[in-house]
Amino acid sequence: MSFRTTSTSVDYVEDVSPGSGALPPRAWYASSDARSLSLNGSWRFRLSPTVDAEDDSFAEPGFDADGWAEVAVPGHWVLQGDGAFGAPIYTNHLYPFPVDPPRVPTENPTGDHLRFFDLPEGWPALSEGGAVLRFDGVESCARVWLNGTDIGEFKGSRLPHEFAVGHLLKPSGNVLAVRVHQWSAGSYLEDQDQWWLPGIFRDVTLLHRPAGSVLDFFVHASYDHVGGLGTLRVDSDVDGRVTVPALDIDVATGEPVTVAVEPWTAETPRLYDGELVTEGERVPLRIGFRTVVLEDGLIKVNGRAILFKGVNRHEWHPERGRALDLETMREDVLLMKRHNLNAVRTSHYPPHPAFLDLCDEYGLWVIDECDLETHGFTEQNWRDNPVDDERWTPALLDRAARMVERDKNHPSVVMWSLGNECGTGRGLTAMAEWIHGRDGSRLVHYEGDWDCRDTDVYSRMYADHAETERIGQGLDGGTQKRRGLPFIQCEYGHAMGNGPGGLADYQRLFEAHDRIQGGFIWEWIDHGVTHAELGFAYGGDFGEELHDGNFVCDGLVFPDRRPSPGLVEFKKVIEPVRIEGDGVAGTVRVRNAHDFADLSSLAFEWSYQVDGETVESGPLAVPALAAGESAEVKLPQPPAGGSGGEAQWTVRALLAEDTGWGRKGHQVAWAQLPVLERPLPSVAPSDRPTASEKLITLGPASFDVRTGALKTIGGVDVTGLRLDVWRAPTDNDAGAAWQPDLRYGLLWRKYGLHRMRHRLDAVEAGEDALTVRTRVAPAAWEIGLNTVYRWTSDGTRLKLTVSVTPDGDWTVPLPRLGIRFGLSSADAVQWYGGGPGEGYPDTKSASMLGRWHASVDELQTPYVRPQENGARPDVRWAELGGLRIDGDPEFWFTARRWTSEQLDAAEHLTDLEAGDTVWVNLDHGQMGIGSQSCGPGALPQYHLLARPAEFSFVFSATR
Ligand code: IPT
Repeated sequence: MSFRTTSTSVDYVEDVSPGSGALPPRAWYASSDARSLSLNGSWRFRLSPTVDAEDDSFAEPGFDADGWAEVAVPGHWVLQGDGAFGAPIYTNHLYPFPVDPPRVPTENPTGDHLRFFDLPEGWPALSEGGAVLRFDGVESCARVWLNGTDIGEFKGSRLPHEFAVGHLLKPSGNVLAVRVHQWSAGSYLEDQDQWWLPGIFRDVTLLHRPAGSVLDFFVHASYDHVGGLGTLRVDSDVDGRVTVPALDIDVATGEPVTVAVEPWTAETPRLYDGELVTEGERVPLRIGFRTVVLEDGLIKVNGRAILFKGVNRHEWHPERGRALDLETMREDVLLMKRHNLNAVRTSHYPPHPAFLDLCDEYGLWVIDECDLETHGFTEQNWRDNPVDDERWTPALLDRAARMVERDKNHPSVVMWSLGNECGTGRGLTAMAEWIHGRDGSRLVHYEGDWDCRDTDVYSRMYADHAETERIGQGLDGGTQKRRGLPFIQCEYGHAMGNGPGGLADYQRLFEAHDRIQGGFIWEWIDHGVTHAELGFAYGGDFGEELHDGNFVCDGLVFPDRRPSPGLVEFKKVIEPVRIEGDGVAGTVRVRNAHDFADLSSLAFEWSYQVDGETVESGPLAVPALAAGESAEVKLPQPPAGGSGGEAQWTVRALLAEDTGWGRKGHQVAWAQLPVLERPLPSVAPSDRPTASEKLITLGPASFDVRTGALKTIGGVDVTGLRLDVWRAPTDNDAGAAWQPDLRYGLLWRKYGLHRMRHRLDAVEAGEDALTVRTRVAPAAWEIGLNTVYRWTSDGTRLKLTVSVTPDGDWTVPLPRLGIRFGLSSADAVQWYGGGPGEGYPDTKSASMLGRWHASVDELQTPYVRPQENGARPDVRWAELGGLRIDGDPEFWFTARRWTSEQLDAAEHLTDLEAGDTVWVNLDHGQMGIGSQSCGPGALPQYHLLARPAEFSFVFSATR
């Protein structure tokens, strides 16, 4: 005898079909006059461990939910309830459940949600028209009842689903019941690299649908750049009229009209307000005229090739996960605009629709990506991949349609992306065919298909510089179709931890080759989760049995949206005005690197610095160059005075007036042009080291007589001064297993560079110098660094010259090369050099030469997983803790309240405990950063090779 006790009513969870009961997808819009009711807010909530632990009687009217908890909608239950509702799980590409599609585990957290509502005052009589219930995003599968009637179920977490509910509504006492399952067949299609976060995480809205109201409509607004004409045609399922007052347009739906317009571009986001009016509804339109084509093997908008300076944006908030409010979305867009970005790939799903409104309004090119990734199938060589199995094709087509129909009226969207990391398959081809057929006015993108069978652009991720250059030169081969297509990097510059490095080198390639139309940094924001003990949590911090650690923190902004140095660097690298010139001759060459905008919105300014202090500044007249044009501009006569010091011009391009995204005076681009070189510090050795029982004295300094170790400089205690090569490996030093480049972060540890020992060979007090000879080397290996410290003084100042000679067969570059020492009391730091933020050999484009000051705490960059950070490059001199240090040559300056070893050992920022000593690093060299946490390592020219080196510092006491 066999029997089953499980109800068959939960079969939909593991059904590959997209769902049942929902209305066909359509454009997303906010009506001007039809009523709507937000059902966001506090909902009653019950969590069950399995799909059928509880029956569905909770959906019945009259069900008593008194004992239930509450959750906020939009929200994810695992981020609410202080851990009572489970926890987030982070995996990059591994499915956190057995791969047996479409089956999911019995342990399937299921959240029953209840919302009680009355129709508000003034809601039209129920006989007038209908009503639609809209869910903008639910992860991953939901079944819905209204007033006890089962109205359907759906999957497709980041896509809208609407249900006709007019016949079920009551004036008061409505009960909306939603059962949400964390895992479903849909989870196999949603294997994006992010936290798994179940819940109703976007808005729930009840929309009144008056008789004769708008159903779906498609705004076609093209631009003919030759004639300067826009053609508008609004196709609408329900006939009506279209008006655009500023253009005197008043036409029937379906009827084209051509008038002179200003086009929409990401740089000049001109939108025209219009209205679609049907018998029963008025719908506001924000129309942007632009034409996207593939022509001459290039992506052209309004007749011109564009260059993406983009970023991949996941939706993220450190407390609310992917439930973003409008202000957070706006903050993203404003931050992007203020950092010169012009493009977003909505990795890896369509964002909240309000984000696209903001892109239209402020101006960003968008690659709108479908909610689709099956990356985990790579572990089985893509066998059973849903995108190549026709049983799943309806679900794929449903996802494509829900994206395209929802977002088709946004001028900012210039490409549709099929999804991410799905391998290849017939399902993707079906999606591409459907999209091409539905919307011929945009291009189709997908990275996984290197033959470009289905796509209009050759797209790759993390191609290294050399390959990128070959592609730019058209030497990469590939199918005939691919050879005729433009190239973009949909992901590059992996912004995990410190970095990414090498962006300037990429940008040079992007700008040198027409075929390369730019790229998108991976990624916008660190997905750190606010955590009471850890600061920001990452993978593993919630006890997940499988996880990918801090690979989820790889953004250009920290989880709280503070810009990381990577964003500041990217801003400089992609600045839309190029300023070059000859400081000595006093000439500047300004090039407008925009694709469309002229320079009329910018004001230019010159200033002149001597030893980092500005002596004079003034406006610089630069013509309002058209996009692509350049001009030579003459600088004024250099100001008198301040001679003898290092001198330079600084030229800046600033917003001339307030704009929608930046204030007047906001800096867009800048350059510095050297005029006079820095006189190097010199100390004439005149003092003679003198030894007493315990100490050797030389000028202002004292040393241990036995070891030659520095003890004081002019009354300032100095501890542990010695050669130092270790840095807490960055995520990019550690590298990713799949990257072919050597993983130096691991090799450094193998060769013991974090445990170097210092053998004392000699302490020699000579005529005018104290010389200390050492060999610095790790246990077990024959490699070492013969290191000589030579101290001299003119009586008041103390000079240290360090000579390093590598010994043995060094097969790895050094992490850093310099000295470190401890100061017992130091807080305020002043320096003349690169700043204000950190910079490393391949991340210092944005480093500006000047006089800067910061506290020791402010010098730290708070990478979510602690690692090397905070070095200021090109420092001429620095002052802290009663000492001034002048470098010969310039040096890298770092100061922290912990050692590199402590920094290395920390897993979270909260592990770093400030000690009494401030540890200072003065480095002659630093290894480059690169992008190897997912992409290529530092380019060879940024490697710090172990080879003979000599460098000096002059110390003087400042108090
Ligand atoms: C690539 C993914 O597309 C992206 O989602 C993210 O995981 C990124 O890597 C790394 O952070 S896939 C990678 C295997 C190249």
